[in-house]
Amino acid sequence: MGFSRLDRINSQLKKVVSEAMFITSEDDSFKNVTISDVSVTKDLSIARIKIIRENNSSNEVIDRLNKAGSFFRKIVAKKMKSLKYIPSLLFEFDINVKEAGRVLEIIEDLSKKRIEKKQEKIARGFADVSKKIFKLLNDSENVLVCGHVNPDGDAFGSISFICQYLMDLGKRFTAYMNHELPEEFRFLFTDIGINPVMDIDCNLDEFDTIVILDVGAITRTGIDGIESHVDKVINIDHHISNDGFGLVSYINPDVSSTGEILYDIFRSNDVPLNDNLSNAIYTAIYTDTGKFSYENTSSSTLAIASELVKNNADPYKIFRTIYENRTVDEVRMFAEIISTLKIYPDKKAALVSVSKEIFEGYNVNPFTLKEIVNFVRSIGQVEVAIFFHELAENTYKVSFRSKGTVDVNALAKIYGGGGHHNASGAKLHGNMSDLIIEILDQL
Ligand SMILES: [Mn+2]
Repeated sequence: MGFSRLDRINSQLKKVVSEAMFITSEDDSFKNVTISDVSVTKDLSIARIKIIRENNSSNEVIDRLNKAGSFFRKIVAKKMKSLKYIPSLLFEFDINVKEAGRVLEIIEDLSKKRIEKKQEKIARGFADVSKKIFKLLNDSENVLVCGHVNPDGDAFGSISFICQYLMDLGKRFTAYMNHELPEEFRFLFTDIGINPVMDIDCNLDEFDTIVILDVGAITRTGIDGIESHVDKVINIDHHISNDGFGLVSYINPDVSSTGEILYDIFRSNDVPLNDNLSNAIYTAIYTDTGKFSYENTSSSTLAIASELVKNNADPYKIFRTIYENRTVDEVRMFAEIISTLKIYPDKKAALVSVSKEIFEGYNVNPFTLKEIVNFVRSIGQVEVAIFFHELAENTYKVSFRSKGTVDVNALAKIYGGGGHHNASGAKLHGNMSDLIIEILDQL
């Protein structure tokens, strides 16, 4: 039994690391490298990766591969979600297979071609999709723009951006959100004279296009009956759980935010940015990266932010408006929720909760709750923060946050939810104490 599981892990590791070497290598040093064998120790602590390299067996390539070990491990963590622990990767030359060079050469060639094809497809995919999105928006007369239920800064910023673009084109549009626009994000709409609605008072048939932004699954828009209009949906998102619903979809889980995708799409089509457009995307990126501090903050995220500031985005105004604008109620509720804190040291987990009754006693928006679970994660010895928000009897909205390798997207998926590697959520049904035991068991 154990033998076949290890076998499976070995062959998956071989595939994942091989692809990572081809896709990510900036120079050619990994490109002639072929993995001949992978063997992981029983306790999964070390994976020995045997490589061969045509016409060259200098130790330099081994050094470079081993130096890049943590990078490959990250990719392994992302692609092999069933692995609880990611083994250390130890690259070494395979001295036994030199004679099999010819066969491996052929395999290498095939695998290279396959990956080149894939890269081509991705690049072509982006150009095709961004053209299609432009054509659709330009050909539409009446557009519905929406994000996910309980929208956050990325959703608000992205909705604001698309609405501004449509407004400049002279199109009719409706910005929908299921929640009253919170004070801290109001500027994204009032500055440009847009009034988002919480009710769609017409038939969805009246829209020729529906733009869905930052939404992992179509049901998360909170709009009744939207599924039957999926054939006119433009779906732009960065949730790894997004299945690509819609007429046109562009999903890139490798970027920080939906805002970052919008920037790429619109800049690649030479749309000029003014201050309001720049503020909208800056807000989306800034909030989804936890003020440029999460793992999803890449050099291109920061380069885009720099471009946005050059185009008159106002970082200080955005920071103050979003993060230094709390109400007294929010801080009091915060204190009450934090007082429920429980720590599970052996699981490196922390848990807070709020009952429906207590939540309704305060006048707060859900964005605040996101801040609470992030705050709980900030405890040094905690790797997973869990927040139970009671919606109804035996029904909870549960938020998961992690740091490091714990994949809370996989955890949320068990309960029909989803999100990102380090931040996810799901709706759970049952008795809270039982659910907590069940969740801790998965860690
Ligand atoms: Mn987002």
